Amino acid sequence: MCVLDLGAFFHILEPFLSDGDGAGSRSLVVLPTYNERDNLEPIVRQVLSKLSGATVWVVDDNSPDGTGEVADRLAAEDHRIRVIHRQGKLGLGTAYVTAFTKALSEDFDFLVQMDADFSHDPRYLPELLDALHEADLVIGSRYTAGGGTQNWSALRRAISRGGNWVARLGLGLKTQDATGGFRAFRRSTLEQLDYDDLGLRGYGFQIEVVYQVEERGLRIVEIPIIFVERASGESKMSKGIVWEAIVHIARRRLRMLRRNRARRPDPRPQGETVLRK
Ligand SMILES: Nc1nc2c(ncn2[C@@H]2O[C@H](COP(=O)(O)OP(=O)(O)OP(=O)(O)O)[C@@H](O)[C@H]2O)c(=O)[nH]1
Ligand SMILES: [Mg+2]
Repeated sequence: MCVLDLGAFFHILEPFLSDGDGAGSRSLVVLPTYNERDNLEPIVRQVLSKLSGATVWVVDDNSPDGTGEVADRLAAEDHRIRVIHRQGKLGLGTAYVTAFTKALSEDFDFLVQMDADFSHDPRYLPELLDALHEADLVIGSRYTAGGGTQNWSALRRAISRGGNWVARLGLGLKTQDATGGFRAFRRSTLEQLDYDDLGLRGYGFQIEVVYQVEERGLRIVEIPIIFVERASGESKMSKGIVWEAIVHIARRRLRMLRRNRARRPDPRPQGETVLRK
């Protein structure tokens, strides 16, 4: 009797059965841009060379340097690239909120957020997505063993370290790099975020996402990355963004205290009569 080896049978058929999408299929990579004209084309090419099956969304805030037009040209040449144009500079965090909520109305399983200035090296992308097998959120981390920063001034290092320290202490976070912006999410994680609390421009956004993910008891894995200072274009980091993060941490902390107080059981013994004066 002929014994049909189903494994071998499907192995032969695999190329015909698979959708042929390539690495990173059903994955979306979001690149927010503001004045990244010289960086955009090479970063998009490198992303797609690492994840040939992925989709790339550029969220451009009407960059004065014409980044939006570069993005439109790239999108016209390659069906994997799309552009979301916003009217003006509305901030990094709200660019991500726009992309996350829009992505949830489509059928992506995984989403990566990264800067378009080469600080986040696309070579880490496969590893980041791979780690999602055992995590709900993967963070490319500068502050885990093997991670680090390159070409950063002492001031930038201090701001970044200090910001993480304040966030971890203020909100009791376990994550080592709570301000890093190179991250991969499962769709289910994005579905659980409370977007009303995410209308922030900078580091505050990254910290609030980590807070919400930890609060929901989801799994975060940190993968070491070397963060390289941008070689081209200008930083959009500002004092305002640092202040926004500090004020946000303080507000969050207050909300945590109030909530804990409200949850605390009534210390009065049951059945006791409380006499009013
Ligand atoms: N759409 C959009 N993108 C932004 C905005 N601000 C910054 N970006 C983009 O977000 C990414 C990170 O911004 P950066 O200016 O590099 O900020 P940073 O990484 O905190 O600062 P540096 O390390 O000094 O460069 C880059 O791709 C920027 O172009 C914004 O208001 N809107
Ligand atoms: Mg940067």
